[in-house]
Amino acid sequence: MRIASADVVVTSPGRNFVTLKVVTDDGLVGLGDATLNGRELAVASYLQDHIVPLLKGRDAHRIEDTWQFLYRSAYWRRGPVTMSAIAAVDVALWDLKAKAAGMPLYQLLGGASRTGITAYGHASGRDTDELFDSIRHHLELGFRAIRVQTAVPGITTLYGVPTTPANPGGRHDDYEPAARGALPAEEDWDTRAYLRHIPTVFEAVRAEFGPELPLLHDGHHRMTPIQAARLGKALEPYDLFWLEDCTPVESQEALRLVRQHTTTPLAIGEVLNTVWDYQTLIGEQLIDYVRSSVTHAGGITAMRKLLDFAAQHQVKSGIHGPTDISPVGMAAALHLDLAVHNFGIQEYMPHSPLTDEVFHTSYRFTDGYLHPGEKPGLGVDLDETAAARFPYQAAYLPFNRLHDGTVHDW
Ligand code: EZ4
Ligand code: CO
Repeated sequence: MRIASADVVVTSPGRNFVTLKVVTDDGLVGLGDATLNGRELAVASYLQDHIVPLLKGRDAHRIEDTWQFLYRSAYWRRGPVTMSAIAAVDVALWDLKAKAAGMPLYQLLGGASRTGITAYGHASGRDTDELFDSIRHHLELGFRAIRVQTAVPGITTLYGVPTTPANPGGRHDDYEPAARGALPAEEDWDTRAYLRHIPTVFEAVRAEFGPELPLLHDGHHRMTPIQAARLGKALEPYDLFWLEDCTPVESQEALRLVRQHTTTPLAIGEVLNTVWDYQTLIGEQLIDYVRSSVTHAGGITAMRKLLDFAAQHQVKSGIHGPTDISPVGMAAALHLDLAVHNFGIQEYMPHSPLTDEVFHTSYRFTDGYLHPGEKPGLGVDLDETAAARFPYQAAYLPFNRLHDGTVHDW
């Protein structure tokens, strides 16, 4: 099974996606997601200009060899652009191998370890009423675990909380942070206001919804270790499933201090892209959940190894799944989720109807559980005619300034 051609498809059905399409000499098509929110064209160029010329004529079955070749021959290792590009090739080759075998990909990864993949949804609100409505809406949709983000008095625009409902009259539960336009949006941040407010929100949510519902929260890299320790401690009475990205993740050692002070479970890693980024975090058992995505962390091949390392230290998966992971990347995550033993939870935010016009998926969400479906390969088809109707549009993630004007982590 030789690679006959490889193409990069950039499309923007509501938001930007970069997809690698690999075709074999016997006509099989494999897809890989290479979407890096706000920096899409860098990965498209890495693939188009530097990787596609290396793929033609290669044996598509040699996945491990291709991964090692792309990683080591680049010389310049790691980083989100490189690892997203390698991931796209890796996932496309797994898609091809599974199609050639006539099996859904999870079968090649060892078969199903569970019947369904527990997914968490995203509730948010500008006040308690709106937040409670959003939680109720997610419960009606079937979600069995819910991430809670709310506005904070003293902060004007906050991550995870749309300032207006997604559709007029619609619900307040889609929070896509990257806005189209020539410049990134400026948001504001005040750590003291945040630390005062968030525990009161979780107290109110537990009082309204009871003790059982698993609740998650994302700190989005904004606290110092001692501030994160304080928040983790303050949230202990409300029994969170996890507190995510409590400190900027460049410093793995920072988690030692957080860990010494709180039993709130910690999740980290959506911006990490290799197993090396987790050596201290996992080796010293400083976290409970790994947040890397298949899309940004080198694909199925690398994520399996990362999760096997995590398993030795009782750390579980919590694969990143916002809408900036394409349906191809989401499907890859679901096959892995179904197969690995140390699955924890999967993030799930359904894509928009426009996105669904371009990517046709076989995965399903039923009664709170995701499943990748039984089609051979990933189970995702790309409609290139539909994709061509949605040309790339520049979009940026926002950034933060403190009230005195200092740039802060977003
Ligand atoms: O801000 O994917 O847990 N999820 C997140 C995401 C990230 C976006 C950035 O592109 O933190 O919403
Ligand atoms: Co996050």
